Amino acid sequence: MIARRDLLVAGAVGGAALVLPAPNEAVALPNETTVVPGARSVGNFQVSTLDPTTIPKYVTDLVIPPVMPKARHSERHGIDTYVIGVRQFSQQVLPPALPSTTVWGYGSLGDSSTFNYPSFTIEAKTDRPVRVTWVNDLVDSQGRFLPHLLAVDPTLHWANPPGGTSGRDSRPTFTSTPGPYTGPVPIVTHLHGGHSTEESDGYTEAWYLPRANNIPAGFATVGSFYDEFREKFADGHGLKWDPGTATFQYANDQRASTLWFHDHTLGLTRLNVYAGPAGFYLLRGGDGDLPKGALPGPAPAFGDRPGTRYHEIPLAIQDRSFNSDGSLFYPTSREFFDGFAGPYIPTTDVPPIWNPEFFANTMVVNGRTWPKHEVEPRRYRLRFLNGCNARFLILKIADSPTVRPARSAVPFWQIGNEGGFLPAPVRLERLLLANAERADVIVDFTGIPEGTELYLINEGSDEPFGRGEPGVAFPVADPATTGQVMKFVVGPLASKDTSVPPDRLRLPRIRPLGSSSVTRRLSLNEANSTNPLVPPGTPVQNLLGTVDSAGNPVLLEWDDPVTENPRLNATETWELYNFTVDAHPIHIHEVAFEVVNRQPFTGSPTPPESWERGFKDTVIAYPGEITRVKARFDHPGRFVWHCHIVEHEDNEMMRPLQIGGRRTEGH
Ligand SMILES: [Cu+2]
Repeated sequence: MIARRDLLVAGAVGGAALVLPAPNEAVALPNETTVVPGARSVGNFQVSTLDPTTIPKYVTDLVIPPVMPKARHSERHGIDTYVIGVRQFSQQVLPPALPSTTVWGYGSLGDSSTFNYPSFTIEAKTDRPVRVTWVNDLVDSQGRFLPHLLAVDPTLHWANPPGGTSGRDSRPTFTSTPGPYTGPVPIVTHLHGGHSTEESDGYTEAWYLPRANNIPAGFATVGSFYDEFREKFADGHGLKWDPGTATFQYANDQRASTLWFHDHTLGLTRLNVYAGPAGFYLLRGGDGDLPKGALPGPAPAFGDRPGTRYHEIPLAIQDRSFNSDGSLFYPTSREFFDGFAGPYIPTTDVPPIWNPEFFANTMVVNGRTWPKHEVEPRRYRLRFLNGCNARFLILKIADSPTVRPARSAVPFWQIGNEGGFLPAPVRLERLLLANAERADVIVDFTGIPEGTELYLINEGSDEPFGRGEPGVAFPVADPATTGQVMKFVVGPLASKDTSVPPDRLRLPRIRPLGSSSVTRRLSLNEANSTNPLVPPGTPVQNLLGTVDSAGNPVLLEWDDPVTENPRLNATETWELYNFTVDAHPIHIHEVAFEVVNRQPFTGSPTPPESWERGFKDTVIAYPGEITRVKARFDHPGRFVWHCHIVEHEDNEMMRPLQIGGRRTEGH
């Protein structure tokens, strides 16, 4: 297959090149890396994974995650209360003829049957708070900590529990190349899309280890911000977090929308999320929602009888690879990415294990590879989530699983995105979904004959996404494997469809943000190694930063002083200058933002896409463009903004966001 970056080069020769920024002067970083816009090798060192073409497709029924049970006595004080742990367990992710997979997942601590990958769904109501005690239960039956399922690279700027309280949340130094970290695993859960206060946001340095009986002496058991946020939560809510837990409260004072929760630990998010802990959080009600019955339903509810038919279904799409024994495969060496076999840190600046991106070779929906689902000839509400680590999805419903370009057999009517409903439904033949983006859509199977088979297919790329038309600007995902997602089989109609046809739906009113008082110029960058022992063009980090007065990027690492420091209640415009060759999904915590426009570095602005109107929390920043978003920062405190390609996020493509007064301690 032609590498996308080779295509870019070929495109340049043909005169159809993507507009890239004028080459800037190389920017020196403290660790002697420089920014070199341009190609890098995409050679693949071969390892044997379970051959995805040998995994039978469409033999397993889709799992629709049930509702997460509340804790007992949860009705007190008008707050819905949950106690949710992360545990390790075995699940049949692959079809039954193949081995089961050891995964991690969330579940209600009182009922082991609720532990699932992905999590059971939290159902929340607007303006009714939800309080969750998140428990790190990654221990064995003897109470000893469980090591990570995947290879942890200890050379990144990461949680680093072995560093103790003085060395936690840092980039440790080594005298020889270390192997993977095999100690107790820190976790911290972020509600993605939540209008959260700082102590409940799941700050990346507010992680905590399990309360295991064999934590090695000298280890930090919590991250740098844990104690402060624990105090703040106790002051505000009268509850002190127990060791191995953190309790967060979500006010739900925001528009009805599709949120999700997942791990957010510094330098570990790619691995913790890949292992399984993620779930939907569906917020309903209020004047940002539609009256009951307007949209297809029901969704799962507590106490449903077995066999209940659901017409509202959340779909978490994730790519995963497996070893032949059924265990999850994730690269254990940098060599997997580009064949670079060392020397690594500390001889050079190349991390020994971290891969700049990982594209897996199977597609998993709600925790099953290539599932099937019988639908009625009626309307469905499908809430899509791209839960992949690095893969952008371009989804279509087609009548053939393998023909490319695929013909759209049934359109999507997109009605919502991350921030709730759009101003009006949008008819689309395909859905472009970057990592962490959500699309709330209606799919109308009405009138389709019983027995018809339809396929949710993916015409995204098997490589980092840039932009453009599938099959023209880039090769589409392998039609035999990652180009297929799931199958719908049309069955008989079981009951009359009383939902409103999407072209006649009137969606709730949007209250736009006012004008902004501050404009920030921010940069997205990729840094290559400049070590003479390393081939030119070898990426070692992705970084956010600012833009100087000459228009050049100023690259900043996680630990550099805070630069994004909006005043409390300020409305700001953020201009995201993407100096890399790839698109990056940028997520800002605490806020729901408006996408203002996009503008090539040399060119005029274009308005947001029809499906980007309303409010979003994650936006695609295309290469060689300025992507403008506008947000009101209305909770004081410490948050983050970052790339949601989680391999990037884990290696410096994340920056602190300090709303209101500056902290004196920390950075
Ligand atoms: Cu990125």
